Amino acid sequence: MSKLRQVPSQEVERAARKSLTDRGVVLEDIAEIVFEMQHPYHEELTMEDCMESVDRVLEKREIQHAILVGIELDKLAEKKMLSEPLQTIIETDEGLFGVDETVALGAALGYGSIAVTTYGHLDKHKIGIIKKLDTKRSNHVHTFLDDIVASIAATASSRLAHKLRDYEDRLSRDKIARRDEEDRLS
Ligand SMILES: [Ca+2]
Repeated sequence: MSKLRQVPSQEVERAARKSLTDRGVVLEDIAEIVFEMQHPYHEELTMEDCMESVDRVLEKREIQHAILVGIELDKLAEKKMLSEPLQTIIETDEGLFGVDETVALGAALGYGSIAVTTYGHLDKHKIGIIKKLDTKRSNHVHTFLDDIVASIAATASSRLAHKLRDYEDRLSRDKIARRDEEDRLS
């Protein structure tokens, strides 16, 4: 049996980032949501902190895989390339279809309860780019993308909240870096 090629992680990360930008979602859009979520708790928070957090979250494999799966299905539905009845279900963003949310929430789970509650909040209140994506426009399918963006924003918010707390507690730089690294690998 021939050994299947293993995809290098850099290739996966590059593809995930590219598919987001190709679908019109830039890092700033997601960072804005993170800012709105975390600013009430941390007055000194800057957009730069939020951008950095989103960027780090995009290094996570679970997130990259969710991005790739979700966006692929949106794109195939747009091109009418799925089999029925899935084609219609995804194309029309059918109300009882919940796999988009399950995939997105699953990717956020690794970041703990703040990620999960923030995801729930974003799913309900759809702010910023999530609202834009959720508003149906002719021949664009964003059934998965809105939830994926919410998942990235929720994970980045949670990561930021924990990191800011570490700073407040004056943990050493080494320790903060190590904890961050562990989170990233999970
Ligand atoms: Ca959705």
